Amino acid sequence: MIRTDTIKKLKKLLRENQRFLLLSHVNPEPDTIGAALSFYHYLKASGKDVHVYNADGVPSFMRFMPHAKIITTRIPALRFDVAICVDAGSTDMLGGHFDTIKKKITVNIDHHRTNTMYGDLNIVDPDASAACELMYALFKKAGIPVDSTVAALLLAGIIYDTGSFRYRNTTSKTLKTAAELIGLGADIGDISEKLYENQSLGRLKLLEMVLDTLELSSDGRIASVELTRSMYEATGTTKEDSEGLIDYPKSIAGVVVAVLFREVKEGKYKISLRSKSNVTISEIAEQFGGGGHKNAAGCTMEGLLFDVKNKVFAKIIERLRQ
Ligand SMILES: [Mn+2]
Repeated sequence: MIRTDTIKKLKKLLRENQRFLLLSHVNPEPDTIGAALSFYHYLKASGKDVHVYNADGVPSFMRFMPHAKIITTRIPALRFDVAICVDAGSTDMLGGHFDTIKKKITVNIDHHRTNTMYGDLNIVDPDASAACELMYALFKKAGIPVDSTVAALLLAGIIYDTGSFRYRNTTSKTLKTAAELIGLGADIGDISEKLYENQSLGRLKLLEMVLDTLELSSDGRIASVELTRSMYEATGTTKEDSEGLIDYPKSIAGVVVAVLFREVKEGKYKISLRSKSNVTISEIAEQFGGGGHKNAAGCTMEGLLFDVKNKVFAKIIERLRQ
């Protein structure tokens, strides 16, 4: 539920300011990009000076999204009136430059349960399946028009964060939102095809190599895979091609927690965690300085892969015993 006074504050802030910076999170997926670009679409049409930043840029599989081209990987050296952060639980998720940005007001629009409430205005709803679902509720309540372009951006984010309406974060509100977005002109078949049936051959080769590292715990409840930098070289892929690889170990019968250990640089690993059923894994990620959602979380760890794996597995086993 978005409070009425929050909407009032947002509308005032939109009325009284001219230069906006929209920020989306590192390792972007369609939810953060869709939420940022939908707001961009409205602000631009309102005659505002708007810039959209993503530290990593837009992965190729998301470049079909309307306005994706305008996203910059460098923050312009300007004074911003308002910084609007979307789908980021903390400012760390924005790429590490947040404090250096010149801005008067920070707006934090997000759906991570672990959100640190870093904004001057915080619009955070952990029950929203996607930032895009929250964004739609916000637009509706604030009287911001949603045309077919915005509807497509928002639906792409919702489709992605709910695994095409399969995950437990999918609520009746999610489906109502999706229904309304389709009614407003979003083409669900077209978006799904572009998101899921548009892979490079290299990405499939990468999947083959990653699956070759698959390990299963003796009770069959934990599955893990590894991704090393040399695999990117061998397949001509980049980090963006690792998106969604964790879904494969997670898809095994009996597995309740899946882990992907991705080498960032020598001795540094990004750990992605996914869980099925009612297993909450955000706390595991939090224990290692990360965060996320109940069934999807992540953290970064340093050390030898062997030690990193042991530490993570120990926490997962402890979690599964509870
Ligand atoms: Mn999200």
